[in-house]
Amino acid sequence: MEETIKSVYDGVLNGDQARVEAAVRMAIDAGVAPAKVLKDGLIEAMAEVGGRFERQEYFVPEMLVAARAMQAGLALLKPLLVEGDIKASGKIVLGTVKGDLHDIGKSLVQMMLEGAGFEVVDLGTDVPPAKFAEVARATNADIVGLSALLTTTMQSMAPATVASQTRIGGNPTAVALGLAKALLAQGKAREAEPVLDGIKDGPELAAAEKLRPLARYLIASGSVEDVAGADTPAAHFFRAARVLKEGSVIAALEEMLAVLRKDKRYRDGEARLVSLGLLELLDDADPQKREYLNKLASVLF
Ligand code: B12
Repeated sequence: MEETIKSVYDGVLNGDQARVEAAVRMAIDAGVAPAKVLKDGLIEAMAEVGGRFERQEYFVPEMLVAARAMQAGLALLKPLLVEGDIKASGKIVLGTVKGDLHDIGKSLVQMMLEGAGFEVVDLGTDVPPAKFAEVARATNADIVGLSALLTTTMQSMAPATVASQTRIGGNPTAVALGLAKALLAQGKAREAEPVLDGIKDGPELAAAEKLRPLARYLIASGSVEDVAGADTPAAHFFRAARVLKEGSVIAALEEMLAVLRKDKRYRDGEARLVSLGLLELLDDADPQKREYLNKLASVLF
């Protein structure tokens, strides 16, 4: 690592703002590319800060001073990263979602977007879902950008996406469906349900209707641990919900197929709906989808 970059890196790691500023200036003066100072110096150091926090070698105060040192370095790099007098290529409303205070990555994204000619309306941190929608409409924005760094606050992305529907992406129902599928594939049915409920029209409605019984079933089956070992339809339902929560759509489908094979009464009922919902989670291009479609067809008809 170059000497000045190493100094930027160590400065962030030690939360030494003055050292970071001096080292960034030296690197720029020595002709080091600003993107390199950013990536190898500031971002690398912050990744190491995160690792140390995880290993309980650093705590919140160390993380905080490191963040301040990084922000000081970013401020110096900003004019070099955001260049020229380019005509706005679009307007983007940007913010960190409710409950989340992390904003370094968001500021970096803002710089990059401004550098690429976007006009950015920054809402700051801890932004409630409705605020994104309100400002996007008021400013006639083309894009809404959500930032979240905590697994807990990622959940706020779902309601924010629904609230801003008219503005997100080119096809809001497709975005909402993609989000709902991703949440369901991780077994996060409680978060997926409001997203599915927000899909009221569009070509994605049919898929959303297949996924709703699955979401309902996953929510309801969280409390039937006592049947977990049994070979009854209820036990298979429960295991399907559990393996889905562990992240395996295929294993969940196998459990549901077992229910369908076991008891004819389920073939017109809930197991059929849940299985179709699970199948919907597989990508159309996924060869396993065809295989499971065939398996389902052989059980159902
Ligand atoms: C700095 C930091 C803090 C600072 C934040 C200061 C600030 N002003 O932002 C402080 C000290 C306040 C903090 C607090 C907490 N933190 Co913190 N923090 C970090 C740390 C070390 C670095 C984050 C960072 O700035 N990275 C550098 C930037 C450049 O990267 P980035 O944020 O990922 O952004 C990039 C992309 O994600 C993306 N991006 C980001 N936003 C957006 C938006 C759009 C639209 C797009 C397109 C792209 C995009 O582009 C960016 C550039 O590449 C991370 C560890 C890590 N390695 O991420 C932990 C981390 C995020 N924090 C963590 C935790 C647990 C907390 C606390 C709960 C700790 C506590 N017990 O209090 C609190 C929560 C406070 C809150 N309510 O938000 C955990 C989260 C774990 C988890 N799974 O949820 C992490 C991962 C640390 C760890 N390894 O355990 N934290």
